[in-house]
Amino acid sequence: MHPSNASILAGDRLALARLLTQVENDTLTGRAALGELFPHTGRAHLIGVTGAPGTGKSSLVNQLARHYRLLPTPQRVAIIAVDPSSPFTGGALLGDRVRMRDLSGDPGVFIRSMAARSSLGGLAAATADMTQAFDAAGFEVILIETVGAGQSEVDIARLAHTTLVIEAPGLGDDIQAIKAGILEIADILVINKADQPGADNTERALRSMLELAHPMPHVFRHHGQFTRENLPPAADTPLWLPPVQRTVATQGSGIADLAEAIYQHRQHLEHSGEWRRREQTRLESEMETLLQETLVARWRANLSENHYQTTLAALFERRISPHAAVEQLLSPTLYA
Ligand SMILES: Nc1nc2c(ncn2[C@@H]2O[C@H](COP(=O)(O)OP(=O)(O)OP(=O)(O)O)[C@@H](O)[C@H]2O)c(=O)[nH]1
Ligand SMILES: [Mg+2]
Repeated sequence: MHPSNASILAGDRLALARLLTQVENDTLTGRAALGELFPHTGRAHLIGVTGAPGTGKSSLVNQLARHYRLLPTPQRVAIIAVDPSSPFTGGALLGDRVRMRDLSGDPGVFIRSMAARSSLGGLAAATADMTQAFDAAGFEVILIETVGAGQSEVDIARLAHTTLVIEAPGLGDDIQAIKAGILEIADILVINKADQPGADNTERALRSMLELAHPMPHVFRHHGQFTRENLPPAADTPLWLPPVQRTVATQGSGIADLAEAIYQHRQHLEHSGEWRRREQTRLESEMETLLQETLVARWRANLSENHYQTTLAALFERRISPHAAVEQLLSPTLYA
């Protein structure tokens, strides 16, 4: 094993920080390192925290991290703040640094932010790689903060074992806009800023939306966006109905109950076999994606540019259909 990977396994923060940079830039060195570390992954609990801007996600993540650090058996906690909106996380991150100040200096906590890259698919993939690095380095809990309800949040939620969707009163009236999409990814709903007026209304609205959103078939498909999504669960598989938790992140209230709900969800995943099933579908889909990319790249490398351009021109002139174009490209010997 490469010495720096051995250092990461042994808990060396500097070696880990270097790997995270390699991983974020998707370098060959980073890939090689992750390859070597992969057998040491698969233990961490990945917890996604998502919701509209300003609902208190970073404050909650901070409180949860503190909670895990103060357990009788302290858990090592990694925090990944994903900011898909801008290539520079400077501003947001500065705020987060302030809110997470009390965690800094604790060697059992590692905070890392990740800015948007060229594609959103790339963002989810880079986040996945980063969680692998933390997982190998022995972090038992990995908290992933994302803003909003876009495709990248949904992709990142698929990565997480447990997804928290954070709401806050007041934003509440446009709760309809929140919305089915994000409710679908929620394993636990959190009403943060429960000290603010309107928490009761928010909770009522959420609960009625949950009832609408969770007729049986929906629960079955929960999170299961992959190839085997429509397999019905075994008859004795218990269902998970997302609980609604209230918190005041600025005061630390409701955090222990929230952590308990997270623990219950983990128990549910393990006992129902869902934990293993999710890991397997995720790994399979990751491999499939790589397989397709690799095959296409290899094939393109052997294709004559001339042949490609001729086919493209025929397509543009509507002499051949896209289907026929693909056939033609796949039989280069006929036209070489
Ligand atoms: N009253 C009250 N304010 C809170 C609570 N939690 C967070 N805040 C405040 O809400 C503001 C936003 O908190 P953040 O934790 O940065 O929220 P966020 O969701 O991470 O924000 P973005 O990352 O910018 O989307 C800060 O001023 C917090 O101090 C709460 O429970 N009650
Ligand atoms: Mg934040």
